Amino acid sequence: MSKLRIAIQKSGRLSADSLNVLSECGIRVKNGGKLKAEAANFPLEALFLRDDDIPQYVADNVADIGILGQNVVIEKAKNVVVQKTLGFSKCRLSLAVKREDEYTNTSWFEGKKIATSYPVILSKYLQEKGVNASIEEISGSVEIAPGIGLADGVCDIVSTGSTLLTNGLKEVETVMKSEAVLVSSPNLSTEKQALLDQLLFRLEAVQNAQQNKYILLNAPNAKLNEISALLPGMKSPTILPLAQEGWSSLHSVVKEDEFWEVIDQLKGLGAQGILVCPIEKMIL
Ligand code: PRT
Ligand code: ZN
Repeated sequence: MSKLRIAIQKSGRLSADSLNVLSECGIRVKNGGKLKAEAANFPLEALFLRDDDIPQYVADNVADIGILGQNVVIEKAKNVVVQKTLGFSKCRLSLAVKREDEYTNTSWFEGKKIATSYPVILSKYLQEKGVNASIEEISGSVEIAPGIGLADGVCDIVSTGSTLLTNGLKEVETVMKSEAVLVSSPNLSTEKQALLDQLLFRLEAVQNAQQNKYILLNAPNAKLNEISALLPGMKSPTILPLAQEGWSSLHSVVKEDEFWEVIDQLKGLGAQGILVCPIEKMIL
């Protein structure tokens, strides 16, 4: 039987969350420091690689799928298909200049030198903005470049912004936003595509569950219709009689942010004893 081969970052910011995504889909893989590992309970084999190598491996069909940041997917520009955004490793690729520089707009970079590990994304951005700047490609510690006179500005990944701050830089433009994604090779065999579809189905169930909450409340019978209209749930709410005459228990599913929007209306309609619980998996 064929196995789905997934490329995962060996050690870095994406590693733990990548394994966690699989684990939430019921697929257990151990990263024991080896290059390869097999899942115990799904036809899947993991390859542990540097994130920069993942697009090439997937494009060349050495791996069928992979998990990596959108920033690397776009920078490497290989033939891979983005199947799903995964919601972790959120960051942005930004331009930054020295704190004391009087920055105006992107034209400030005209004729300047920018240090980056993302020359492809940066040159496309500069072209779109009609700015001529020279790009100094460096592979690490980009943030020290202005301080040592290697460049006037940087284009680097920012998360909290503290690295820029401690290096005397200020963020001036967002070039792109990024998060982790699941990519696949564009030409999978029918068998492998079927395995990928199973994995995507599980991911969907996990993501739906994360965005929704199970809600239980007690409601006076006279207000059940109005309360049900506020909490339509997946099809319609479940309503069970309480032992106390004239009252019912209503169970439904609600998006977390929508819950906060309707809470006052629920209370206004006489709802009591409202419980909001996490959902483990949700299949629509
Ligand atoms: O060894 P390998 O090549 O596999 O790993 P790597 O060192 O290239 O990548 P890694 O593990 O650092 O990051 C992997 C991915 O995580 C990136 O491609 C991004 O998609 C995402 N990500 C999320 C980040 C950050 N947040 C992040 N903060 N990648 C890097 N950083 C660095 C950034 O380069 C800068 O040095 O953290 C610093 C900025 O952080 P703040 O919080 O100070 O702003
Ligand atoms: Zn890397």
